Amino acid sequence: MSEQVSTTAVSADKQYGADDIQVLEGLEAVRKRPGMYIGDTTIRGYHHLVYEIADNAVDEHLAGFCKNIYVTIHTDGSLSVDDNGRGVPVGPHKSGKDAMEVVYTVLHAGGKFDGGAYKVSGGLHGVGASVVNALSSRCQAESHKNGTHYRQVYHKGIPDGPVEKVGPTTRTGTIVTFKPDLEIFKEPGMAFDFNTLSNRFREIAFLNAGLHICLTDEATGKKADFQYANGVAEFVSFLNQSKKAIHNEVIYFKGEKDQVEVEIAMQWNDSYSESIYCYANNINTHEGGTHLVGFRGALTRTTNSYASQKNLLKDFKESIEGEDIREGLAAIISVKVREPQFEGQTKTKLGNAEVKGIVESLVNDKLADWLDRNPGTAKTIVTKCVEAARARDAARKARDLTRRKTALDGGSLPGKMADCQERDPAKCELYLVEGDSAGGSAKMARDRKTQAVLPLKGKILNVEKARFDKMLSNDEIKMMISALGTGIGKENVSADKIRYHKIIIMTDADVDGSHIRTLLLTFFYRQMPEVLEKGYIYIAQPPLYRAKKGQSETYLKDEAALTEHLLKTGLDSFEVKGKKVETAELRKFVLGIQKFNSLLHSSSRKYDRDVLYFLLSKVTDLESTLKDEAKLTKALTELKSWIAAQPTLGVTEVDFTVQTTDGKVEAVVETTRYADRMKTVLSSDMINFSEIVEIRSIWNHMQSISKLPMTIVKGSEEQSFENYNEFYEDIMENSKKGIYIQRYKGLGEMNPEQLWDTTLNPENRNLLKVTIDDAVAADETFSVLMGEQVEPRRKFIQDNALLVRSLDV
Ligand code: 0RA
Repeated sequence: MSEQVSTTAVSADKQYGADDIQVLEGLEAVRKRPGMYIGDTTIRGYHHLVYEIADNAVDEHLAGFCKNIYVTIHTDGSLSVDDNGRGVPVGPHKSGKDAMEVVYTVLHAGGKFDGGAYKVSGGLHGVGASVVNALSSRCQAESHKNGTHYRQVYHKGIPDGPVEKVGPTTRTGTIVTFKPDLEIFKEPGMAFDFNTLSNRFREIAFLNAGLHICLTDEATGKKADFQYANGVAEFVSFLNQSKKAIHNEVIYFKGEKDQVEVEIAMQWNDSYSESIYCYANNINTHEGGTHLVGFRGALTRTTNSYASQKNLLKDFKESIEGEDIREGLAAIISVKVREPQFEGQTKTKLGNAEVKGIVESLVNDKLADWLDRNPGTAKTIVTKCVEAARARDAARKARDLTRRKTALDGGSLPGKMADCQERDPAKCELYLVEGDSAGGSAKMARDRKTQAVLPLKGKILNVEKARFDKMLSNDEIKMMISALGTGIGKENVSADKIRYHKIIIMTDADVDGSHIRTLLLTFFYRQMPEVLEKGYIYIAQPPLYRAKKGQSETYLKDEAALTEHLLKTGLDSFEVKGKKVETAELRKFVLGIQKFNSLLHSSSRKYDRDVLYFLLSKVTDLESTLKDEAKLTKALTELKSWIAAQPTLGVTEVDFTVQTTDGKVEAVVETTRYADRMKTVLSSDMINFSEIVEIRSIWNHMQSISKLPMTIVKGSEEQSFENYNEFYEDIMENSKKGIYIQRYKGLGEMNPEQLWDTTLNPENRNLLKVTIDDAVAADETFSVLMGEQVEPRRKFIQDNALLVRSLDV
């Protein structure tokens, strides 16, 4: 059916030319050192692949040709990005290959096709589609252009064959579908995270006014649509959504000079924190750079000159400083530059010198103009700045006072704190422990040489709602500050003076515990961001379960670990009628059943689970059945009676139609469960869908252990199971016998020895490092959790059971 594009008539016996060898070497280099191209191969690098592909579509939008981007997480672990741009180029390229093949196999080839095209995005690493292709077990590129649908498929970056013409088409655009290679992304549990992707695509949509991005997760049916006609202005409203803005209108301006495009949006709220995010070519420049410097300078200058011109400073003698003006300011600075220079430790600092002056003069002009035109709002803003300056003055006095006091005390540490003996910060750890009783146990249990313990009583002050000066009068905070030795205040912290390189938050696994943890994290995030950025903050993970069998004890961190443990210890060998199955094989079998169930579940949006189960278990020759209308009709008729015979399945109605078009058989099965109707589409293609391939292979493995019904011999008795799940339930029940399982509700239930074993001992303990990758999401999280508005907080807590998860990406 598919026909080869004539210009790339390379046949199976094609000769390798110098170009091919270069391509192969290039792909190999990427696979050998993926970190050099995408940063790392953790879950972050894994998501980075998506951004690389999506950036090409965003570029097509910036070039003026693409309105919609559809991103879909598929059930088989692949993801596709579908844009309605002009379609990736196809046809002969000077290298002799097809242009499409060049884009997806030659390093740094992307975007070099139409000469002066406006290419500004290109991801943090900006490495292009070929890198994603090289790191994917399978990748498929499709281009719809000139009325033709073209396609090329690759494995680990190597084309399966030439670009094919699939058939005619009426649309235009590009679809890239890829599945990251798990040989590269080796950590367990790699999967696309809806929230992570959703945050990034929301951000991209904010930064590119008008662009529509739709994200769908096929497994869960979750969908997110982003489109903002007012771009960055709406971004600022979003930043302020859980705060109280002090003026209604978002201040917005844009300008362009020397091919540098600048967009700025800003609005003050009544909080005390600053939320300024700056972007260069859609990339969050965490480390700032020339655009931020230009913005800050102009903001300070313009506001001061307006204030004195209008006589708003009155009796305030000092000048208002930048930080006073930025208190409570939410702002987005977005620049688009042709040749961005990214500098700094994480390459997120904009270096282009020319940008500073451009941003500065734009803000000087337009902000002054805006203030002149809005005198009422201008007064509100300046009054707030003056207030902040006064508070800063008071805080400085208070801080001097605390400094002097600690000096008088001889720098002694709080009485409740048990310090460690070691003085080298790299070796020192500070445990912040919830409650005096757990704190007491921790003091007894710890390694005195390197571990310090500070018990925190009750809840520390909510720093999101309190200004600096008030915060310093809080006992718990004071204790922590003097213990850490860094000083306090966003601009005044010296993280290099810190006395511990691990600050470990240890709270109970309950609602209060997570509240206290959130309060502490907010404190560090707002007041010592550098300490967080350096990666000094950790979260202890005390175990949730203790399993005891005879003399041996095991601590288990969560539900999944408990199941895993039960499987390991509780399973013995057993005998299927006629053959003995050894422990290792049995374990594999039981895990197989588990996996089979989870695959059925994750495919259940696309395939009714009972229809799928029937096809796998009752249809003997699925390949030929799916290709033959008569056979398929017969099988589906059997499905109807199979379902009718089992009312417990909950399926009240089954209907189907089978049709053959152009020699291709397709069936639609409609199932009704109570009020839910769903359609399952069956065709001969499905045999090759990877979720079907995987589930069939597990099914075959289970069949090789025992066919159904399975009969188990237990001594002189026999027990029969109709399906594998019954057997699974039975064996899990048995595996708990003789095992005592304790569920810990709080740290207080552990004695010092247990606390040492599970949570303090560096050999055994499980620490989560807190990192903030997504600053906007983190800011939002803290504002929602700690701010004044009740409704967003209630919703957030409902949606995100564990805050730590969202921080620890
Ligand atoms: C260069 C030129 C043309 C299209 C593209 C790049 C393009 C690339 C990608 C990658 C993903 N989506 C894309 N959309 C467009 C147009 C060449 C022509 O005019 O035929």
